[in-house]
Amino acid sequence: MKTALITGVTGQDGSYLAELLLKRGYRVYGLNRRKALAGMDNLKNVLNNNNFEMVEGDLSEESRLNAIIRDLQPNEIYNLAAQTFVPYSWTNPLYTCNINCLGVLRILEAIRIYSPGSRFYQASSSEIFGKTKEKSQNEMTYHYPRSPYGCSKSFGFNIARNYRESYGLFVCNGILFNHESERRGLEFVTRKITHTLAEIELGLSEKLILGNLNARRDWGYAPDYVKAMWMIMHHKKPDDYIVSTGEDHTIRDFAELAFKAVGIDIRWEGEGLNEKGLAGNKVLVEVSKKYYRPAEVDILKGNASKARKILGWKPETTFEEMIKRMVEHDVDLLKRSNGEN
Ligand code: NAP
Ligand code: F7E
Repeated sequence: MKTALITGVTGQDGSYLAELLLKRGYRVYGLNRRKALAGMDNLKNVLNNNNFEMVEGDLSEESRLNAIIRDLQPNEIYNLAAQTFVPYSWTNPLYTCNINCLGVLRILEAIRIYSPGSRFYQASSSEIFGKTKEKSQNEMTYHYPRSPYGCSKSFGFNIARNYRESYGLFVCNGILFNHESERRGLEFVTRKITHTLAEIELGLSEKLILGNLNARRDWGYAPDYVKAMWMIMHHKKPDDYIVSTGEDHTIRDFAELAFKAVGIDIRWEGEGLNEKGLAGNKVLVEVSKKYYRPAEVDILKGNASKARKILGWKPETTFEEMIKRMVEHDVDLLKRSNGEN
């Protein structure tokens, strides 16, 4: 039986990947750090599976990572754990780099010394491109990160590639553009929109307060993207791949489609800080500087033609379908927690 270790298993991607690997007959070990409250919602489909096991550990703890990798000798290691929230990386840059830079290196060293036969996947990010001049970004696009998070992911990418080239290890980077789902953390803009919208719909919130509405992102659906991770790890040659839809949309587009999904047309008025989304006479959406970033990534759009051609991967879920699923899920979730279902 094939074995896989997933770091970041409690997160959005880790939980979908655990489900995918269990379906494909793997024994899956999920790295989990101690939390005051359990926070295992994303894992409800896998926790009772006999082929799933949690292992205690943290990307900051080298000796523990060494022991886990030495003892398990996993066929595949997916490093999805990270400090993932871009704004938090300005307030906690050293912590972000400890986990997102040194954390990657700790695992690579453990593989090199104790388990050189393990295949390794590093969760890289489109944030490495930041203030790009390219209309769409591919594997060769110059890195110009705009946040400590982006810088940390650039290091992670480069050190992973360097271990492949220096030691001949089977090491791959997936450079994934934004991908969202019903399991997305509540602070990221897409889920913040769908969850607050559900609150407004049920009368639990009055309005949605956002930052920069004009940033453009290439948003895909997380379950489609974890399939790409597996395909990257199963190509005969280890390599780096962009994973994206090739479409970009503004935050404003996302919000408008989300409101439409529950039958509300937002009418935007004014510009910049005076923007308000109106339904009838009620203000629904406001812009606050509080959510502006010290340095913004204005636009990202990926060119995934290498993954399409070499791996045969392509996104399956449209932007509209994804938004509809997220909105319906959040309305249903809040109705249930409100005792309405
Ligand atoms: P996520 O939902 O925020 O999950 C992050 C995971 O990392 C959680 O399981 C978290 O555990 C774990 N983690 C954080 N710090 C840790 C530490 N010190 N030791 C061990 N585990 C730790 O992230 P995601 O959206 O699934 O993203 C997965 C990976 O892809 C990340 O590396 C992210 O940077 C990268 N990425 C994401 C996107 C995207 O759009 N989603 C795009 C490109 C790249 P807790 O539950 O304990 O917090
Ligand atoms: O912001 C703007 C904000 O926090 C997207 C992570 O998964 O994807 C994610 O990083 C955009 C930015 O994601 C709000 O200024 C406006 O331009 O949803 P986000 P992100 O920063 O793109 C990359 C690929 C990763 O690797 C990361 O781990 O939306 N925005 N108003 C807002 N953003 C937030 N969070 N909240 C707002 O109210």
